[in-house]
Amino acid sequence: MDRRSFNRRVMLGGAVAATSLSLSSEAVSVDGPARAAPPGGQVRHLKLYAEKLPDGQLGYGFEKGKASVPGPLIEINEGDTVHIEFQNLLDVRASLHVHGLDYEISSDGTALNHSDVEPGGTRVYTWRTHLPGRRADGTWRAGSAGYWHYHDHVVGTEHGTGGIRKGLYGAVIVRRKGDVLPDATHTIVFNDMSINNRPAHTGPDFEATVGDRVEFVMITHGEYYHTFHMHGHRWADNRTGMLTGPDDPSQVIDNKIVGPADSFGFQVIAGEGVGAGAWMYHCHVQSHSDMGMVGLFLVKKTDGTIPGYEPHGGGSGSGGGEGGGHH
Ligand SMILES: [Cu+2]
Repeated sequence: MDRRSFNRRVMLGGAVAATSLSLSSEAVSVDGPARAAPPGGQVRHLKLYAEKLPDGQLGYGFEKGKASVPGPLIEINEGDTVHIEFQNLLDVRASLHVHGLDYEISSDGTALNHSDVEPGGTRVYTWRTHLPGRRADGTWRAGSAGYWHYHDHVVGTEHGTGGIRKGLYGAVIVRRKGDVLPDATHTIVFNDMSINNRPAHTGPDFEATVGDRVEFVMITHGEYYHTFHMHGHRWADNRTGMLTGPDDPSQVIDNKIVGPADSFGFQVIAGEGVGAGAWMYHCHVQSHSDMGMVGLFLVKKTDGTIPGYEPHGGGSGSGGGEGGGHH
């Protein structure tokens, strides 16, 4: 259920337009049409727990004892409603606050309007989403689809600085009907000077095989501005991170300025035009990368090897918030 049902594989010499213009040893192609998101409109029920992790950090999880940093990916379709039964297993008040979705003030998740949760307590937060459409006054209303995120808003300080700092955050994806679905989704959070609250220089690293369609959700928290850069891969600076066609005017980029509470996402075909490799992603503020804001997108050949890569131990396969649970 967590993993997509199939990986798109490299077709060497395939009949489809496998026209890699690169000099790389492996051409990349995808077999068959991409899978697409279904229409929304479902009512979903989730349980979410906030709890302390063994190392003293804080995390959200779908099950008791399974909390992670980042918290689990919440993936829904535009038009869905989600009721989240949130239980606070911490010894301090905690909450759940979401960006981008529709919610009444009672689901705001702030101390200001008493929508946080006492230690041991439970509260149901309801998030709704809507399709784009024309308002009665003729103006256009954006839909909810996008790469969003949730976080605590009360732990540690009046506005939850301590909770976010210790790991109470996660990604939300709202898909529009017809959006292309990836083979895997990974969450990358620049939080202060860490990535996903990990120690400097230890990833997280994310594995894929050449030709996989891999989605990244990139979120920023904390005190600093950063630039997110990925080697060897590019994306479109729009809602999906993918061009909609030859006339899509979106800029194609491989580097993006990000600041606290920003979120965006994109999909790449792993190794497309460049082949397998240990492709770095990192903050491109130079001193920040030197201080360890670096991870690897480990793109394997179909035989499982990565040219020129020798694992250092640690880091690999450790990305919290990994996988695309259909919730
Ligand atoms: Cu930075």
